[in-house]
Amino acid sequence: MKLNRSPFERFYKNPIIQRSDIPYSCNSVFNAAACMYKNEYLLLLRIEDLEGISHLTIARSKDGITFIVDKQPWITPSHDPNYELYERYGVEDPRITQVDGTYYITYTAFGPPGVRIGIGKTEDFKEFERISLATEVDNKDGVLFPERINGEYVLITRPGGLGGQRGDIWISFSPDLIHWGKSRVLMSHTPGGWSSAKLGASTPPLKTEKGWLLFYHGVRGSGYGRIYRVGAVLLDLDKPYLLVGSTPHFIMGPEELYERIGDVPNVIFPCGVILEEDDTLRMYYGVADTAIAMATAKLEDIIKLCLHQ
Ligand code: BMA
Repeated sequence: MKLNRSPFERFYKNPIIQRSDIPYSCNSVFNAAACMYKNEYLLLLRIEDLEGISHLTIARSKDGITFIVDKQPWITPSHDPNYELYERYGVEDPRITQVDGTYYITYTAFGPPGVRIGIGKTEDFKEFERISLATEVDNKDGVLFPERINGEYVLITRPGGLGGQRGDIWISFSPDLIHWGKSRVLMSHTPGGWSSAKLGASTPPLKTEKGWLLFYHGVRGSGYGRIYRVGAVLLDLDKPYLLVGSTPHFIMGPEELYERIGDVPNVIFPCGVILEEDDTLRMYYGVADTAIAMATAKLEDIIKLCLHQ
C-alpha cells in the first residue's frame, strides 16, 4: 500500500467535466451518477442553473474520460402535483443502479418541506418514469442495491443529517420500491473522527466475493467549514445490514486545488463507480460543488483495506 494512504489515483487531467463543457448556461456541474449503457460510459450530471436550482443531464463517452454532454436537461423538477412541492427547489445528487435489467435512478428531491429521496426508472435513458418518494424529509444519499435480496429491494438512506442532528446511514427493504420498512441503522457516525458530523452512502453497492462494497462519505466540521472525505465498507451478501469490513480511516480526501477550491471548498462527493473488466474501479466524483473528477483504484486494494489485510 502506498504511503500517501490513498489507494486512488486521480486522472492527471482532472477535472474531466466543468461548466465550460455544458452546452447551455449554468452555474456548476458536479456529483454525477455513472453506469455503462450500450457499451458507453454514461454519466448523469447534476447541473445547478443560474437560479440555484439543480437538474440532471446525460453525458456519454467511449473512453470514460472525454464526455459529450446532451444539449438539454433530462430530469428536471416535476410538475406532477404528487411531486411538484417536493422537487420545487431541484433534483440533486443522482445514483444509477441496474436491477433486473432496468435502470433505477435515486435522487435527492428538494422542496419547501425539505429534502427526501426520489426513485424513478428508465429502460433507454430517454423516457423517465417516477416511481416514488421513498422517504419523508431530512433524508438524502439514497442508493439502491443492484439485486433484490431475499426477494426485496434494498435501499440505503441517510435520515437526520441536516441541522447538525445525527446523520447515520440506514438500510430499508421493500417489495415494490414504494413501501419501505424493516429499517435499521447500518453505520453510525462517531464523535471526534473524520466523519464526526455525518455520514452518507456515496455509490451504489458493488457485489464482490467478499461482500457488497459500498463507498460512503464522511463529514467533519471545522472552524472554517465542512470537509467531505470518502471511506469504504463491505456488507454481508445475504444480510446486507451486517458490516463485514471497513477501511480503518478515510481513503480519499480533498487534496488537489480543484477539490479544495470552488463553490463549496474541501468537498469530494462520489455518486458513481464503474468496475472495469480488469478489476479497476473508476470513481466519478464531484469536486467542491463545482466540477467532476475521476480517480481509479484496484478493487483488490480497497477490499484489503476493508478487511485490514
Ligand atoms: C451535501 C449535498 C451535496 C454537496 C455537499 C457539499 O449535503 O448537498 O450535494 O456536494 O453537501 O456541499
